[in-house]
Amino acid sequence: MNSNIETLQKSKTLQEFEKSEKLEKLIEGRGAIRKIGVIGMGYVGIPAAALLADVPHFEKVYGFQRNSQTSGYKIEMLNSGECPLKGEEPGLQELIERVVNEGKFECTADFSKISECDAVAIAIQTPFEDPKDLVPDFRALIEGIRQAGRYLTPATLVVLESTVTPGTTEGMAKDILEEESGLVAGEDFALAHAPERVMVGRLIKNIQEHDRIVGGIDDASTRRATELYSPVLTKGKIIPMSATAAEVTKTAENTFRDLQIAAVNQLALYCEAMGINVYDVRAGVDSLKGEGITRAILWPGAGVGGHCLTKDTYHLERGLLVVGQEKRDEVSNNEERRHEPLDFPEGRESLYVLARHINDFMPEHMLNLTINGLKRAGKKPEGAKVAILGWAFINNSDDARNTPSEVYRDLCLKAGMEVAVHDPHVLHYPGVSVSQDISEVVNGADCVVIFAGHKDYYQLDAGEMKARCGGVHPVIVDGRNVVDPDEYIREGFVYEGIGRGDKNGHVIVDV
Ligand code: SAJ
Repeated sequence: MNSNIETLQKSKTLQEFEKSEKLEKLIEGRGAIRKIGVIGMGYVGIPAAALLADVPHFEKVYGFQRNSQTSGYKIEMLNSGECPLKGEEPGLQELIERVVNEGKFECTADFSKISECDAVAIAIQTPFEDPKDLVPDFRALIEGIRQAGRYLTPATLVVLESTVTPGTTEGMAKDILEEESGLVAGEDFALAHAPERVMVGRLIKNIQEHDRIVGGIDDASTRRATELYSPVLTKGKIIPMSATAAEVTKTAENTFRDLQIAAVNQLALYCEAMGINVYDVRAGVDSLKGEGITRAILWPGAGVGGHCLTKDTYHLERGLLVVGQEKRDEVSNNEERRHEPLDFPEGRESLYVLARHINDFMPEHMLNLTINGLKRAGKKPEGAKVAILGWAFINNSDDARNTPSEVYRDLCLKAGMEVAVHDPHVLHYPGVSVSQDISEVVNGADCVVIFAGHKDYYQLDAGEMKARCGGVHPVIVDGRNVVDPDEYIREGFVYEGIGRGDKNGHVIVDV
């Protein structure tokens, strides 16, 4: 114990040490976590609450959900043991049924029950109003934090699961909780960030098997959050760190994926310009294996959509601004500690933001390939009929959040083209009619453009497509390397493909 106290005294001021001690004592007095609250019954909160409720030594989990127009229906659905999430989620429906029937999970709009909870997790989404100005829309999250603060009791643990700008847990979240409760974070209650890492379609598996980053504002908070999350892990292990490091980890893991995609998208553009096949190069690069060697080359494509990669880079960049400035302010009046502002190549923009721009350019590149193909077929963009195959942002999914297809469609309309959209999974999308009948969409098209790698599209027959298009030399633009270029060229198509410098510009075959 002595070395612990010594470490604490060394690394913390006495006042912080005393705060921590008080919190430890309060937590000890409260005993093991028994009652838990999860605020936000979405695709993160629902599986989290159900898995926590399934832990034998956790007595009860409340799922807190505002009784709003758009989501209030979930309360009754969940309490009748039904999962409100669309799409296949292996194991989730049975789990919800079981924990509801056992009386271990209850969904409610009565936030005052937070006062019964030993731990409260907040899983509310944090989109950007407009990525250009890095301003995240935290309104729903702030409301959730406020509710937690209103009914917070001493020794309770509050955990943010939402993806937030680095600095939010120690900053805005802590301030709101303290203001609403009159309690002090790190002294009267524990506070941590434990970012979700779930993927639609494998929510349960991801929560159980991914390692769990757990970042407390102090060691006592980290330990309490570890007590909350350890029991739901099967293969995953807890990775403890500070709250801000946890926020940076979450935003960085998506930033790095976006960066990897941008790297191979840029390579695809280079290969087109050099007349070679990027997929040959990709296979070549990927072949370099062995201990300590990783290339992790991903797949070039028509663009990057979705809820994570399109915004988490901007969360990270904003975090640098917010936390970096706070660090400078904190240290500036403490001479012996130095904290330099960011040291970075003069006048260069962030590599991560440049990656975002390259990925956001890909739908524009798809338009350029389209216009080039039409030109080679002797057609102008104005009045040309374009059939977009794939509206979802990801293969074989109905998820169309921030879909690159929409950027491309708007560019086509601006260029005077007529656009029809097909997707086998996306049944509705605001302001866009999405057909599930491919014949109807391709019928009479001057150009067919593949935006998603849905498995249906790999079965398309070039001869049938030619007959449906009807023209002499229809164009096909392949954004996901779905079709065999030679099959379509033989049928008289003008082929253009992302990264296919070896085929773009081919001799047009008269059939
Ligand atoms: N994409 C490419 N090339 C690739 C991979 C993806 O162009 O090689 C495009 C996709 O078409 C899509 C977008 O990027 O438009 C995003 O695809 P994604 O596979 O990254 O799917 P997301 O956005 O749902 O990312 C999620 C993230 N998971 C969490 O936030 C918990 C991400 O961290 C995961 O790495 C990713 O799933 C995954 O690996 O499945």
